[in-house]
Amino acid sequence: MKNLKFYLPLFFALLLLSCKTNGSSSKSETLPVSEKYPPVETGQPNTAYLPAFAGQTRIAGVKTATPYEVKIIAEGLARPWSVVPMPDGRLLITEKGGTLRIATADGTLSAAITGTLPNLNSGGQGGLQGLTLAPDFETSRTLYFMFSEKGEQGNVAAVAKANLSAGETRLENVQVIYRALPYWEKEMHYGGRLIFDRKGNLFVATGERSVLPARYKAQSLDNALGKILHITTDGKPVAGGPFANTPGVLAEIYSYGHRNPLGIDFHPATGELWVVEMGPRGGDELNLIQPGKNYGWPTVTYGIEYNGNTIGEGITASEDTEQPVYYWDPVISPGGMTFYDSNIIPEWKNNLFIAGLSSKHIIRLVIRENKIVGEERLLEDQGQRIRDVAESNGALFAVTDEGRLYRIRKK
Ligand SMILES: [Ca+2]
Repeated sequence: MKNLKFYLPLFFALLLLSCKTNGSSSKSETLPVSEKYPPVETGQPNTAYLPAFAGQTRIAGVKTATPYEVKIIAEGLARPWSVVPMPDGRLLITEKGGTLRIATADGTLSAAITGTLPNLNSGGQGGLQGLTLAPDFETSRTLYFMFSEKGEQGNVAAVAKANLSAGETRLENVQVIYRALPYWEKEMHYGGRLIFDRKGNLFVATGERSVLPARYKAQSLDNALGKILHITTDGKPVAGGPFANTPGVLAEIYSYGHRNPLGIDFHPATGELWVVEMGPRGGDELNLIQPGKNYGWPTVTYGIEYNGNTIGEGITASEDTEQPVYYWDPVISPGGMTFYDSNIIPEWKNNLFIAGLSSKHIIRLVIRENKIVGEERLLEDQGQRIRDVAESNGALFAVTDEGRLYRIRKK
């Protein structure tokens, strides 16, 4: 931090340059935003680190021109974690303690859907977490989810499948298909989000469990911590993965060097996989996931320890690690995220919406050619820790730690 005096002016000069560049480039004239604003983040950064390229943080602000309404359509959810659109327009919501609820698009909640989640440990950051519906859900009623499971050697992020009972009251045939080993006692940094790809396999995001010895496991390939994994619905590695033929390496590893990835979605136009991960102090990251790549944690990061110390050698870039597309300092503490894949609000088409926990707002990012070109904050006046956000029929739905379900839709 002793170089702060030297780096801080440089940092702001670069920021200014980045705004100027974006404001005057011909590309910006094709943006579906009428005006550009100063960056939405005005707070003091925690670090003196410089971005690797202009626009990697504190991009120009944007404002949605289309009139939209924000409505709390339900309250009283018990620590909702995941909100997932159903094919019929309703929403399936997981609750941390191990229950689910179905909400109609106008917020009528079902009774709690129960079912045996064997050895669920909802302590700390754990519990029933991410959820995704099987591609044939309408006929099979099969869903896949992640939860933290207590075992004899500690806790583990587990992937399970189950069927929603005909009366939508229970989960049936619960079966764990995968465990992100090894076990650790600590009840933190499970990751916990999963998504189906177009071929019917699962991408699974796991965290590094927030203990120093496990932190470095994000860099080694003999374990499933701090990774994006690619597994079949039987929990086996998807064939042909980047490490399929590397001895001593888990064949299900798709990318590595992640801290606590909590949001995952495919870009609707490019089909590419994007992941947002919770960083330490000052290092939340949005990453574009490519097979076999190293995303740096904990040796390369834009964050610092909570006590202010550098992490490792304080390196933000290296040749063998991928740069985040975007990062936040101070942090937003990202939860879930969704791309907006609808024409109802045309200026939102293919934008990314990210739930902000500590920041208490939804982040809207405008993306052009895999670069962030605009940032906006929604629900900033609500004071809620946003845990997850999803899009259904052109409306956004968000759940909060305080138990609310929000709907944001065109007026
Ligand atoms: Ca990284």
